[in-house]
Amino acid sequence: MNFSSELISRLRDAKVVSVLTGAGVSAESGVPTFRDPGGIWEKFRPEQLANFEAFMSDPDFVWSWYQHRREIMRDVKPNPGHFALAEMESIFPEFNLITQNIDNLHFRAGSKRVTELHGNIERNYCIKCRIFVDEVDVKEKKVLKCAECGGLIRPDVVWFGEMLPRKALVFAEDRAANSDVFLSIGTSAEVYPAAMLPVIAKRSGAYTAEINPHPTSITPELDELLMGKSGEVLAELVSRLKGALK
Ligand code: BJW
Ligand code: ZN
Repeated sequence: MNFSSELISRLRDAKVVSVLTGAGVSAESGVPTFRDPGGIWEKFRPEQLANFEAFMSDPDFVWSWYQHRREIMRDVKPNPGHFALAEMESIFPEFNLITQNIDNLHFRAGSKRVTELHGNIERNYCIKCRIFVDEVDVKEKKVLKCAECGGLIRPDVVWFGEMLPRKALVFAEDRAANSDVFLSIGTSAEVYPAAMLPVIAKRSGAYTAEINPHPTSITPELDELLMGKSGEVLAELVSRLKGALK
């Protein structure tokens, strides 16, 4: 890919680089995205599954759907995009990896500092006493009950209408507003407040680029669209940067 000289020079001089990742980053690992053809919402409407009311009205159904996705996510491997992002941690003085993904693949690729905005599917907690339950048999398709209080166990993910983890969101908004370069990678930028982060960065003076095979609703607001798959574009970008920083 032909990277613009502006992007390369901004990255070379940057002290603070932040990225927002979405489902597209894990697509090349085999995790289905939400809004692409063949994605998750084509089969199920979000309001059917990704909200608390849906869980309360049919806990077994929602739980079994998450168990199914847990199985997919446990069996896949990080792809070159995840590894390139892990490498970026040691390239820039400050590198902030902010993700909407719940699949744990950034950690598994070796990233140390990851801000998870929408939780993590590997964790679960009791809706009544809030105790965390770590060991869950992925084959168990009926919702679990808390050993302490009998409450229902839910995945530690953020559903529609729920607040994002406060500390993570405050950190993400602060670093977006103080970045020299901000990259929005593999996200449709349809879901708020995460979708605001690249826009906050742009309005605060950062150089902003998207990495995505398709334009999104925020493309016109940002400086560049690097059109392509994140696994390919990020791997090339990191090797180009390593050359430029020598
Ligand atoms: C590739 C690729 C490759 C493919 N390489 N790229 C009106 C206006 C503003 C806000 C709202 C509103 N009405 C309601 C709201 C609030 C709502 C919201 O944003 N709704 C919108 C739909 C409008 N937001 C919330 O409710 C949030 N909470 C909140 O706002 O709290 C305050 C509040 C409380 C009470 C009342 C009101 C406000 C919470 C949002 C939680 C989102 N949760 C989910 C599910 C998580 C658990 C689970 O996985 O089951 O998070 S929804 C789902 O979408 C998931 C994702 O993290 C999120 C974002 O999706 P993402 O990652 O962008 O994926 P896709 O599929 O959309 O896009 C993939 C992209 O990849 C595409 O662009 C492809 O082209 C690209 N791609 N292959 C690179 N190889
Ligand atoms: Zn409990």
